[in-house]
Amino acid sequence: MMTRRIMHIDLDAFFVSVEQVLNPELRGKPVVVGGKPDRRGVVASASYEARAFGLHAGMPLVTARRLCPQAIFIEGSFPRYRETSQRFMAILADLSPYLEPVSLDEAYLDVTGFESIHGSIHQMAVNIKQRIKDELGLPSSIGIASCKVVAKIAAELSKPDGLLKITAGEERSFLAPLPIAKLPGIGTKTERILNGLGINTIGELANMPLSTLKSHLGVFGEFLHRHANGIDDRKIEPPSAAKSISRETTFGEDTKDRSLLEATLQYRGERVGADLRKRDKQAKCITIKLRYADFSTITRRRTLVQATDADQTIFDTGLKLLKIALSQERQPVRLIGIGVSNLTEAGRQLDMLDSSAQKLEQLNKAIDRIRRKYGFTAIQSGRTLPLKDIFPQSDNGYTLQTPSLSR
Ligand code: DCP
Ligand code: CA
Repeated sequence: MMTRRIMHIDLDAFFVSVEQVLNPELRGKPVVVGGKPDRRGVVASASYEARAFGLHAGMPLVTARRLCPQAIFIEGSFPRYRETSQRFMAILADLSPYLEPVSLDEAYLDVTGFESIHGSIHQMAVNIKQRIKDELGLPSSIGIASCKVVAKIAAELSKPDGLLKITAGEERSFLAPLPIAKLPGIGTKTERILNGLGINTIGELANMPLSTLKSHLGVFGEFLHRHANGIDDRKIEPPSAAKSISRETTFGEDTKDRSLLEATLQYRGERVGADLRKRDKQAKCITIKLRYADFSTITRRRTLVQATDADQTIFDTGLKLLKIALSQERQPVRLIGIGVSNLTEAGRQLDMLDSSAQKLEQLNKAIDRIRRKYGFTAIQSGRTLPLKDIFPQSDNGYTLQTPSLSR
């Protein structure tokens, strides 16, 4: 079989870099996107100058200010990042159809056999970086390897403004000296378990007997063992029609406040419903997701008898699931999310004969029309009103804490 050539392309300090294009005075300075430090919240993106002070994504803004008082703190604008992301993906799609976007600023390209067009894969990567710089003004980093996991780690190590190619056959020796935390999927919990087994580097993980890893980590151990050995046969999967739609919010501060949790769930549920209707889809399955203060994460789902695209049904179902979940767990909540799956084309359902379902459909259509014209928060249900005091607003809705997008 032909050795694959996979590229992982990731924009450097994405949110910050977009702000620096808009305002060149911010270049070369410690800059943080995430909000003003007098507001609760966390760093979404830090410039490399700010990282020199120890700042990183996920750090509370107050801590960031303490470590680096001279940093410039910016609220940021999610719609702008989304638009930039679309232009970034369009450049990549122009170069290869085998494109898999992973997050707003990160994608894999399968470029196996593209030498004939570009001279070499290395040259192709140089060209991609140049186009991203010329057309978007943004710095990027690219890793090239025979599989996804090695390409991703190579891109990460090459940052900022890097390009690192791992020759086929050298995957294991490239990974071996790296700390295990560099392996995607290893969070603090897994790291601790592995450290407890005397494993600190990816090489040590690769050499560990599979049975030992499986007894401690189950199938996940097997997955990590393969990756540590530079073996990863996951394909590049071009985005297909969405199989699910979801929205989630990480709170600046963990919360037990019922009305805040319900308001956020409703707001997020409405965004999901609007998205469903925009795509002319209905969903049969509603899922909520909760991450607690200790980072443990649960999902709860319910399948409906009839597929729906109504905000009210999505939220009511989510609320029932939320109430059950909260009665079982007393910890504060760090993240709340709601999603729908099992999507079908929005056909006229039989129970449309039922006039209450028909009224709901008309109501939601009217709400969508008004929101398209005047912005998402032009219409609000009573329950989401408390969000007004907590999150800044824009035409596009509330500027909620963006969840971690790539981890
Ligand atoms: N992001 C976020 N919250 C996080 C992590 C990231 O909102 N906890 C957002 C802001 C980032 C963007 O996602 O700009 C991309 O995430 P990356 O992890 O790729 O981080 P950066 O692009 O900022 O930096 P890097 O140069 O390390 O890729
Ligand atoms: Ca990035």
